[in-house]
Amino acid sequence: MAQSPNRTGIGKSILRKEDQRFLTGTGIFIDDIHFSNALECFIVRSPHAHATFTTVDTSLAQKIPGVIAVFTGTDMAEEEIGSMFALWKITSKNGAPMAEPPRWALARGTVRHVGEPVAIVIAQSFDQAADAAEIINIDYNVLASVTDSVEALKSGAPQLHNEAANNICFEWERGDEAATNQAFEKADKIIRLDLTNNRLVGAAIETRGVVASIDPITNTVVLHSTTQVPHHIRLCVAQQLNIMENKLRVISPDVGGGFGPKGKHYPEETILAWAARKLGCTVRWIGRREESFISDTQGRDHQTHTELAINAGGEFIGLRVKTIANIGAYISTFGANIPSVIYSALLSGVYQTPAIHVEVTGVFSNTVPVDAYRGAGRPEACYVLERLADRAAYELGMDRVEIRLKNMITAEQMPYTTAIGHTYDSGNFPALLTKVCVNSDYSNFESRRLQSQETKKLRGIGIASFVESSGVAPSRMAGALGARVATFESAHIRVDEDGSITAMLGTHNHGQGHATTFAQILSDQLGVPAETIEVLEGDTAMVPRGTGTFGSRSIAVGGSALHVAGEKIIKKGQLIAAHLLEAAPSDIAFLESEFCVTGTDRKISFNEVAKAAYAPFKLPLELDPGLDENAFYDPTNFAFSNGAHIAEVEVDPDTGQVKLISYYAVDDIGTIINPMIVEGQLHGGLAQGIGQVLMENCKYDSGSGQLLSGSFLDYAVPRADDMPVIYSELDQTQPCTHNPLGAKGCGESGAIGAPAAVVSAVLDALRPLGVNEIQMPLSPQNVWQALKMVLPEKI
Ligand code: MCN
Repeated sequence: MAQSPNRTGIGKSILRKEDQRFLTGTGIFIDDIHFSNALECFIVRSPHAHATFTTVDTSLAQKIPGVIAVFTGTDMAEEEIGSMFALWKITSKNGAPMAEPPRWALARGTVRHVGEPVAIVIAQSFDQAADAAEIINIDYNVLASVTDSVEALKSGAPQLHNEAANNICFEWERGDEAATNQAFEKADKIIRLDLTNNRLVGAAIETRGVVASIDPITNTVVLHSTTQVPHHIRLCVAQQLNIMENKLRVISPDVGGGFGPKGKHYPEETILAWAARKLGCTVRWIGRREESFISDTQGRDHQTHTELAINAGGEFIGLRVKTIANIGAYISTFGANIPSVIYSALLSGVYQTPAIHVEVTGVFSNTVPVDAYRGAGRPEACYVLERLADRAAYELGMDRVEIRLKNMITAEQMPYTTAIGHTYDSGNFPALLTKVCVNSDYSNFESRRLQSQETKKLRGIGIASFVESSGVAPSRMAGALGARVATFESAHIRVDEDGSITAMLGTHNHGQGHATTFAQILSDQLGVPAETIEVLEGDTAMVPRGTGTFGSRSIAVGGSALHVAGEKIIKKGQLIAAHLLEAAPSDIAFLESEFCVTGTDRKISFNEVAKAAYAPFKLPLELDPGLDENAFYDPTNFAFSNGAHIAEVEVDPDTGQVKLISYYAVDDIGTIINPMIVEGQLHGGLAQGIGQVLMENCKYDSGSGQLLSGSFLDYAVPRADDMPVIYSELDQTQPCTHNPLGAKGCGESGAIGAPAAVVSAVLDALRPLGVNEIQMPLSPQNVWQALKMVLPEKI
């Protein structure tokens, strides 16, 4: 798409409209909203990883002054409140549906992870509710627990659900096993790796919160929730409570970061909506940080064995991947499809590997449910492929860039259907890798390595090339693979009589800058300044249908819906203008906010047309009044963003400390709406990718199932001084070919490339000393221990 000459249109780095509010402390987050007479809800959570119970004695708690009600799973069961349910069903290779044991919003007789909600206390103040919660007596019978997915599969492991023999949720398979076996038979070399993709928490700055109230006029439940997906929450909660969707309004106000975990349906949303209906009161729960660690979905947690078959020329001829994915105690909203459908589909990555076979076993364990975390399946796929590419180069004595370029899908081959299923529409993977090598001065790296040696530091350079399926998701493709919800997006544009424009979308803004970028799309299309366009999201009463924000889908899917609605506005405007200008509609052109009769100087402004639209007495009978249009957009394919990243590190051999010296990224995200926002998104994603690779690790005690990293004292997230200088470049030469904007998503790119690039760099630094493998996170302790293994006498 051509860049706009418009000052605030597509391609302009205009400042974020929303930042004025955020930077002046006038954002409206859930805890800022005053709900009169709101009661406070305290959630009693399981202190055990695995236990049964028969009684929850609430008699003393009920007597605490200020306590209004205490509810347990039994109360919800008596009212036949349904189980939580996943929005995607996976079918195992033997044709059986995934094991889908019930997950009750309040536990019924068994708890399966520390933090599982068991009871709630509703009181006039938080302190009263917390005091009462302390004296609830639950006769737990503690059972053996298992938190590690490999251990959970072993015979004799504690069993979580009757419905899931051997703790197996699903055994998924994809690809051509016979062709892959043949490739391995022909291989000159086989590379084998065992990889751990460490478990992460979301760590958004704002914790989750839910407030449920009853609108007395319509008797509607109004559910304020810090969610990325208001329409999914309406669907799920309405079904569970057995109420009509139009009796539930979900509002998600300003949200302080989502990162995936806020895109899921949680027990608290159901519990509070149910309690508010039961009591006819407003009920409020704002999660505390310690609750966040044990109740927000967690990410990644893969154990993978992988094998790459290579021929003598260094060509990848076959790939086998066997992944054990930890699902957690229950299947979360998208907990089953991310480690299977989404992850496996990207295991060709940027390479031409002709035969691929993937098996993924989803395993229940006594841990918090696992679901999407920034990148969701794509960082895991990139990590497998890039680690293999590095290892193959090492074993064949080839340069790491050379082996990648040899195997990459080229721009000339697009559209390209991979051996595992996706059809990439566009992208020039070799060009991006070549560019990032030039930008990072890859070819002169060895001189920098020598310089570092002078200060007794080990220097390394690492590479990651990747492609990601952004713009999630084409509904038909998703439906064929088990999705239980469609994944279209909707946009509604209302032009008022004075020409002012309001755009309402089903996506959600929790830090991405949508109020600015969606306005830029319309500014470009309608020729009006972006500042004058209001963008509204996050309220199911305002936007009747939508999917929400995850999978870097907002611009590619929501932005496209907006563009289509904009086209409808122009079309209707042309009919009105044709009538007012006494011309044929086909002679009316729309140019920079004016409707003109082609070949003449007769024209009428957008604002005049808007005014006429609401004066039907000026319009012919066949034209309905109004300038108000709605569009649904369901893409035909994913938008395949891609990138090439290079990280340079220095390792201190005495302490194991890894210092990131520089990070170079070249990303193709198609048409760029706002380069400055995109840059910010890349930096944010990189911070999370760098966090995963260097320090973040969600760790459970294998004996008790307690979360050991349950606070920010134990779980390290990166701070400003952990970040390197980032040199990023955006390539717009390969627009997405199937959406009207040509845009691909950018929100997750950094989190996808960084883990692989940084591990590659650290191994490059350590390899001269004999360290060939290391698992994430590359904390000083892990790096130091890896060095100690090879150099016991020196360290
Ligand atoms: N953009 C653009 N041009 C493009 C692509 C995107 O200008 N070609 C802009 C968009 O207009 C939008 C932003 O970049 O303002 C991100 O767009 P997109 O890639 O479509 O991603 P989403 O808006 O759908 O955001 C989701 C994505 C994901 S999946 C996670 S997780 C994530 C993220 O983005 N969580 C975030 N970025 C985050 N940023 C913040 N501040 N907080 C989070 O929780």
